[in-house]
Amino acid sequence: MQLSDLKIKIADRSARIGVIGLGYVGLPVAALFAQKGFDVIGIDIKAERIEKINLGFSPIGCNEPELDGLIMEAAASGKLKATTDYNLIKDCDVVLIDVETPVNDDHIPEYSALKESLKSLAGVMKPGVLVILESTIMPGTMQKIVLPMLEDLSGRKCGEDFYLGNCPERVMPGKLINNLRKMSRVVGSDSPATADVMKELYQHVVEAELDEADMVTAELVKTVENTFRDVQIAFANEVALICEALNADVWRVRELVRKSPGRDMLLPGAGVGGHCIPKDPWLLASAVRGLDVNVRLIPAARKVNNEMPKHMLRLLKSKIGDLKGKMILIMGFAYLADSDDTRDSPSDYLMRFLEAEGAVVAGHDPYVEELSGNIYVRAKNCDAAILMTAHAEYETLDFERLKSQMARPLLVDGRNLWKKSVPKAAGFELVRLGDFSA
Ligand code: SAJ
Repeated sequence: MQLSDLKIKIADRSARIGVIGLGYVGLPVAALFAQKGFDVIGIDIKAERIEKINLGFSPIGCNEPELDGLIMEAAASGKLKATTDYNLIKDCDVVLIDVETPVNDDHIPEYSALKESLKSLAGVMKPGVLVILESTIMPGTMQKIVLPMLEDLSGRKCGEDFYLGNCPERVMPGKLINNLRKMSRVVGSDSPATADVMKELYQHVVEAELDEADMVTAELVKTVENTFRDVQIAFANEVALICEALNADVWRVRELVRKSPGRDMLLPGAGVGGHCIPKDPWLLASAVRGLDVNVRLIPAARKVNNEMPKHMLRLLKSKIGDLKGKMILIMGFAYLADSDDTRDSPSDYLMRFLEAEGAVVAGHDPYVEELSGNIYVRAKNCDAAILMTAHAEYETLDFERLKSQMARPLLVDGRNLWKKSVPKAAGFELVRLGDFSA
């Protein structure tokens, strides 16, 4: 099929869309296009996820406004069908790829899921299909991996027998649907003609700007924007450590720094978790591995941020000394406030550090099923409590009641959640990250 014909089919929504990977990104994307009237076939390797979706239920635990309704509607209308069988997307005119693209312990991109999906797709994709990668990838992946794999395995020529694009997503847990609709997207493609068709596709669901670019630019924008954030957070964390050493209060310093135009200093914290920020800087840095580019700031920022859970341990030990046999309550395991997403959570690292020092760890998180429940009961006989995630529920803690339960009223605040006078008034010893002021 020619691109011009494809554009017409997209315009009248008769184009059939395949979505490979029905996770945090692929599932909302599939549901949104189905809601717009496209026939969507979703592919995933997890049969239990497929079953749930075909019954109209979301397999994504956290509360995602609109998502449940969209899936129910799409499954009921028959517009969204989920399967493990790639043969069902052989007639698709557009295929979106939303599989995971993690990095391994050596910070090297781990593309097994991506390569598996490309291999399976290449075996079934029809002539004239438009393939769009939405996953976050190391700059250069499209040209060096995706394009050659699809050409070699399908025997077809990119730009003639199939078309290729890269349109990174900008979703966020808790705002998946909102972000897909409201955030601008970079439309990276192999040609302006392909970009034109991609924009026709995305304008059905994206209300914001669709910015055309070549594919490496699209890959760079996504990884750079998240690396920018990681470096900014690392700066705030390093200033927090300096303020501790000078017996100053980083939160007051930050408040006054931000009065200076363009000094939007981010928040120091107990760590940087999630599936974007800790990973994307390594995808960016990997793009120039082996080339004559000395990438120093990006790894250094990652090291500063990765050290923060250990710093929380140091703050605790400054008050409690030997942790052997001590019972410590970790408050918050989600990586983000008011979310249930525990992927790459700083609290997991802290828990391992505490256990390595012989402490007994109690965990609480109102959003994580196995950790939710009555925090005062969970705090019973604890020698200290460490706040790792600024869930709103913790803002209004009854400190008198908490104190009555604990073996020792010691609190370590890793997120500047409480005014220091409040727990202190209830008789707590309080250690605040970044604030050693009187
Ligand atoms: N964090 C800090 N200090 C800060 C901001 C965040 O310590 O000032 C920590 C958080 O506690 C968390 C981690 O960093 O553990 C990541 O927080 P985040 O607010 O960046 O949330 P994410 O990981 O969901 O990032 C997403 C990203 N969006 C996409 O990838 C599409 C990121 O690009 C966005 O900037 C971010 O949401 C956002 O703006 O909220």
